[in-house]
Amino acid sequence: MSKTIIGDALPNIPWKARPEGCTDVVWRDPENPIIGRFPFPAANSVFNSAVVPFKDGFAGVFRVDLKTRKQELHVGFSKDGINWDISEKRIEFIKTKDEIDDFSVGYDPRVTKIGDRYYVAWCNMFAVGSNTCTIGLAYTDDFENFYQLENCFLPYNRNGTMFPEKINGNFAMLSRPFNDSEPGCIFYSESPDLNFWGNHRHVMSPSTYWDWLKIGAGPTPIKTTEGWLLFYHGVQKTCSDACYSFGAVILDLEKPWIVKHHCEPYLIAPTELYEQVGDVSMVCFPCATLQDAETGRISIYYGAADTVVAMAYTQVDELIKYIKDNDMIK
Ligand code: BMA
Repeated sequence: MSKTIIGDALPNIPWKARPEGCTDVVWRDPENPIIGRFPFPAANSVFNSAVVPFKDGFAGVFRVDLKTRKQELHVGFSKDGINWDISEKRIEFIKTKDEIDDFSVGYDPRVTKIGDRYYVAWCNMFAVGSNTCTIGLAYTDDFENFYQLENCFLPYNRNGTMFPEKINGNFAMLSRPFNDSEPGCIFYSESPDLNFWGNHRHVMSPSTYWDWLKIGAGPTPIKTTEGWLLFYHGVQKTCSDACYSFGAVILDLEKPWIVKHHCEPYLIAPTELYEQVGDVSMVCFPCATLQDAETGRISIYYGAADTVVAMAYTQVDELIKYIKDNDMIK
């Protein structure tokens, strides 16, 4: 029994024990990929997607790229977190103001439960027909009706991930502004009303070998007795192209812009065929976790090669020990 995760028990968490002989602190599901690339006939691929516990099972918002190559968000439901029924129709957002742009293209969703409400943050094309992405935001209570709020920031921004509770009385989000000369550091922002955002603070810059080009927050941070456990992706530019891996940091509970521990090695890098070969090769991109506060089990959903969804597992106490044993912050 572990009391390290501060949160709910999740006895039905999808889970596979560490395979015999494996010494890694995070290990893959031997059945990977758990979601294949064609969830329905019009789909080209499903990856970089977010799930949460919902009713007696799980619900999710999935990045589905269609055979037109249009990037859309689709709802899915599952009894066990592994076998998913993904809707063939994209989410039709209900705009909370007429002035909010019609949805055109959206990708890489994160879903965060705050109180009784679920919030979806995603990379949203700001103006229809343009290529100016920023963080789109919507909420749902039932995974049927999704109410779209104002975009959170100006372009260019991606990888918006909300904290699961208010910090200092405000909603809080990590995001990754970028431009050509500054491809990406993680920042923290707060909002009293999910409309106006401020108190922007720098959290971290690319700082290891495997993440030196750019980084971005991954799943909703997990509250633990040691701080907020954040998985993040990092990109290494290589001779052939880019390599997306993921690692972890622990952020201060009260001041989450302070990095307390920073694990130097990556946790998962593209070493399996389904991570190395696909529409975009060499990509492991986490967007969601499930966790059981009772056992400390964590299940990580990650997109593989921009094509399929894969799953990895870890145990919180072992992971925190590993992060501290390999801490870049001395
Ligand atoms: C990023 C995003 C992700 C994608 C990754 C690798 O810029 O577009 O959706 O997984 O590139 O292609």
